[in-house]
Amino acid sequence: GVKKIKSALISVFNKDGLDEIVKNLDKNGVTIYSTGGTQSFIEGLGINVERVEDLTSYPSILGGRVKTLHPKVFGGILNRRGLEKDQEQIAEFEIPELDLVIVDLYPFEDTVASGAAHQDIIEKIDIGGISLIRAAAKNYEDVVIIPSMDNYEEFNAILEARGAETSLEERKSFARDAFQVSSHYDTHIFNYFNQGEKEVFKQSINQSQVLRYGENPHQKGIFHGDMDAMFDKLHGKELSYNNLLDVDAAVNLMGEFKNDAPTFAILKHNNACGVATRATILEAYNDALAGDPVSAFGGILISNTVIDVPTAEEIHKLFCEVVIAPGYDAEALEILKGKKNRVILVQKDIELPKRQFRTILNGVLEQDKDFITDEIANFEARTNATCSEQELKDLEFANKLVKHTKSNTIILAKNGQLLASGTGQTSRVDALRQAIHKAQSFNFDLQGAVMASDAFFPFPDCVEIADKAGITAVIQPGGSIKDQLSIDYCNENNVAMVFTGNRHFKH
Ligand code: 93A
Repeated sequence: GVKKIKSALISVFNKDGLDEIVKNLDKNGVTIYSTGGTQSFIEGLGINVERVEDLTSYPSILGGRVKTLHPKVFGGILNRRGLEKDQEQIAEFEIPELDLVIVDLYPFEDTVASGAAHQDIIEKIDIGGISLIRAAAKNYEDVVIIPSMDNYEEFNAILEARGAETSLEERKSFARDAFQVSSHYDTHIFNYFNQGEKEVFKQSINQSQVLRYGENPHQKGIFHGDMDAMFDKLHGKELSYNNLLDVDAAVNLMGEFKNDAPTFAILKHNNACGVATRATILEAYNDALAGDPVSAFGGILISNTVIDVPTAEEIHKLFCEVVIAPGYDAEALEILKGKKNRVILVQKDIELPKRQFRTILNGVLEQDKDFITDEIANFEARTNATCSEQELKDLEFANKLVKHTKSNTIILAKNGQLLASGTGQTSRVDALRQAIHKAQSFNFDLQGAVMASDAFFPFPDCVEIADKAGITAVIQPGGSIKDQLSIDYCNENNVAMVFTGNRHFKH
């Protein structure tokens, strides 16, 4: 297991700390080969060094892109000292044995972080150095790999204690570090090429903000993200952990209505309790509030339209935590500022990251966000009864809401207004019953209302209960083996039903 180092190849970008190692190697009579800059540095210390160019009989070419990539170099590292065939070839091609490789890679990560131009970043993708590291680590039985400056201290200690001898265990440990270095290095390159979404996300989570507390006062909380990139905060107290969750839910929900007529939504505990699309934002607000004026107390409000004075006057009557809009008329803003703690946000026209992460167990789950917005043109009619134009619009509206409400969920809507929802129930029937009960408790007439479901109906019970409550049109993904039972019920009872093919669970 113990091997003596007789020759070394050193190619380091950052020369810091190299002097001590080189002196220790020189003391032990190790022959040192080096690339251009490293060679000058070592010569500067008054220590003999062989040029890699003399070894390969090639100069460094292509602006340094090819310096060490040569069979004489890689043969010197990769030959198996105990294998006769390898040793015959080493002799035949006059390849020198290289027992130690020291590399400090081109600083790819730092170059990206410095904001350098793309072409400069590309040039910092180390090819030769990373190959040297991998080759030497692969042949750790015979070769020592020092893959980064982080290993200098440990290596110096070995050199000082025992001369140029290493144990197999030490070489294997350096090899492990080497593959950590190479995998991290390639991960950074991957991340750079995989920019866009991931990069946006990474940049924003560089920022952190300590919150008053987490979900409850005894829990500490931090937001890793950049609110300023998304919002201009015009007024109010600091957003809490729960406010942030609601703001997230509100922004994602309103994203569905970005290009629609004036739409207003009120959220509580991350679910919409009132939403309406109307000709004016004042009407939209009033009908969103009418959806559930009880839940709206302390809610999060979001508008897809600039808030005008009449709307601000109405909002001002409500106790609400946060108001989000693309803008406010000057006088409307003054009205809303009338409550000290009310947070007023202007949402900037910025897209959110398209990936989602959440912690579970000892890891993190990652997924695409649910991008699919089902459009009327893609609804598949499944029943004899067909939908009126208004019903189609309402189905589309309800289906947008279903996507942003906790599963299991049922949305009941009519004339561009959320009448009631069943949220976060363990059974779909319960979600429907909750929605019907809630709608009736606010005296909504469900006759002619529509129903949206986030997932298929496993049995025909939901369409039956809905029909008996007055619902005339249904939207759902379809896909149950018992779809036909629900379709049959609708056909027998003159209910229209369309399938989207897209489930919209939200857990
Ligand atoms: O452009 S490279 O990928 N091509 C190579 O063949 C090569 N060999 C070593 N870069 C290469 N290196 C890198 O050069 C090393 O990883 C080290 O970072 C740097 C050392 O160059 P110098 O000794 O000229 O300062």
